[in-house]
Formats: sequence, C-alpha cells, structure tokens
Amino acid sequence: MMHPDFFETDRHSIQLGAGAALLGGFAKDIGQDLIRHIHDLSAHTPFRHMETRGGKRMSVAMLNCGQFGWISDRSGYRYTALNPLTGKAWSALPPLFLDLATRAADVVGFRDFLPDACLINRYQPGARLSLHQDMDEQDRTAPIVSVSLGLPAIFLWGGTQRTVRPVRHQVFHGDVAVWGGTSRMIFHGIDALKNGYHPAAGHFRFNLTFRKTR
Ligand code: MD3
Ligand code: FE
Repeated sequence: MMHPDFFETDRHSIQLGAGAALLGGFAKDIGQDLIRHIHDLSAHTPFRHMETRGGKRMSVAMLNCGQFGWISDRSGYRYTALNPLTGKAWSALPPLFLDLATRAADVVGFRDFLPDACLINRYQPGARLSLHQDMDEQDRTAPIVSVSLGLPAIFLWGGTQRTVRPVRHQVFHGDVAVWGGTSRMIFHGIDALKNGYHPAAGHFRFNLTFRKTR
C-alpha cells in the first residue's frame, strides 16, 4: 500500500497512477556518486547502441549490470545472464544502486524489492525512446524503479493502449519513479532530449531502471 500521508508531506512527489509515483529529488544527494559508478561500470561494459528487432539502431545507448541484462537484436528483446559480446557475466549491482532501489520501492509500499537487473540508458541530445510497454519481465507483480540523472527530460505517460495520448512530465536529476500495480503495463516513453549542460553529467541524461525479471 502507498504510505497514506506521503504525498501530503512531500510536495515534490506526485502519484501518477495506481502503484506509480514520481519521487522528486529522492536520489539527488547521491546523484554524483551514482554517475561515478556509471562511469566505472562503462569501463567494464561499454555503452552501446543496440539494434531493434527491425534492424534500426536505437538512439539511446545502453549498458547492463546485475544478474541479468536486457538485450535487443534481430531476434528480439530478452534478458540474458551473459553479455553476448563477451560471453561473460554482467557486472554486479553496486550496493549503492541496490539500496536506493529497495528504499524507493518501500516508500511506495513495495516491501523487500530485490531487483536482479539494472539497465542504464544514456541519452544524448536528440535521443528518444518511443512509446512502449515493458513486457520482457516474467514477474509483473514486482515494480520497476527508475532513476533520472543529468539533463532533464520529458517523460511520456500514456495508457494501457498505445492510442492514449500521453501526459508529459518533466523529470530532473535525482528524481526517482516507482511503477507497480496496474501502472506496470502503461505505455511510456521519453521525448527527444534537448541540448544542455549538467555539472555532473555533461551533455547526457542517464536513466537507471531496476527490475525483477523472473
Ligand atoms: C512505466 N526507460 O528502459 S524510465 C525503459 O527514462 C524505459 O530511460 C525510460 O522506459 C528512461 O524501458 C523511462 C520510466 C519507466 C520505466 C518502466 C516503466 C516507466 C514505466 C514500466 C511501466 C510503466
Ligand atoms: Fe520502458
């Protein structure tokens, strides 16, 4: 259950739908630290632009850490225990990441959230993520926790069908969102990133998504 007076005591946070909340600035104090970890992880597993099933290069660059990683190629979208480029396991989830994901889920009423995957998306100006549903996880009762870092972006929040015109929400460095319950299957996306400069992230936006895939 949603903590009953959370949205009255925290004016930075809003409830987006059933089981879904945007926690404004929830990770701001560790934002720099999170970005430092992203840079360290990218030395082991470089960001790359994956191909969609249809063969298009995604404008968002991605890397994975955790027990499972999300990959996309000509055969489709799936989670794998090994990085197909190296044949090796993904880097472990840094404890700072895991602790943040569990704390954020708890605020929205999802106790003991233990993600087994973290997808890190990197947006450069112009990069976007078109409306989609997250359907590649077996456990759809677990929430997804997402963390915005660096440049601001416009988050698109649609409906359970693609035809619903999305509501736009601006998300900023340190904002955390939790998506669970019936909101788990909502169509969502990110509008083309505007150019800008962020002191901790330069010309990029990063987004971490924590998932329990099975
Ligand atoms: C709403 N990433 O990686 S995070 C994705 O900012 C993804 O990079 C976006 O969508 C990003 O799949 C948005 C917010 C998010 C993540 C999962 C959701 C919103 C969601 C699942 C269901 C509903
Ligand atoms: Fe998504």
